[in-house]
Amino acid sequence: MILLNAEKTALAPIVAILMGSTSDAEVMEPARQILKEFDIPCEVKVLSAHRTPEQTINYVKAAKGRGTKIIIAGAGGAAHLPGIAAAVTTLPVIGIPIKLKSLNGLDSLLSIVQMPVGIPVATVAIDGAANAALLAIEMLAIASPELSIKLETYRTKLQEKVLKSSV
Ligand code: RP5
Repeated sequence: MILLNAEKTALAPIVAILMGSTSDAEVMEPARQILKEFDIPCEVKVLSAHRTPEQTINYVKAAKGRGTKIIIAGAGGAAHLPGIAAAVTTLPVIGIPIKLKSLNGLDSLLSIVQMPVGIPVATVAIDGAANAALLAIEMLAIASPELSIKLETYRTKLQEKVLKSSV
């Protein structure tokens, strides 16, 4: 199942997952999967900084009032979505540079990572949707001992997997 077919949740989205195009959906899917694994209500929206600027700004401006705590935004090419989101909210914004055909994601990475002083975007690796979700969970875990324990368990499992695979 890909991200755009995500079930709608009745709970307020704690994390909003935004992407610039439906063509980003597959790369963004691990973010939704990880948040689901940690039982974090999320909402997935396709909103473009360039094609739907007003709708993007309106959505992000309203996010805090709706109870959203963190915004994850993925975009490729002239990847302005995370930056425009960060410009209109004080919620933390995590940017995911998405690799397109022409420049291997370097264009997206540089567009997202080089924000001016005052408007930060926490930028993860090219196509790094899973880490974006994990970083969001780490932020939420600051105020949640329960989430913190879940993260410790996740790390322990990672360690065990590496150790088991050792030759
Ligand atoms: C960006 O342009 C999107 O985030 C996407 O990665 C890229 C290409 O979009 P499409 O032309 O595939 O819709 O805004």
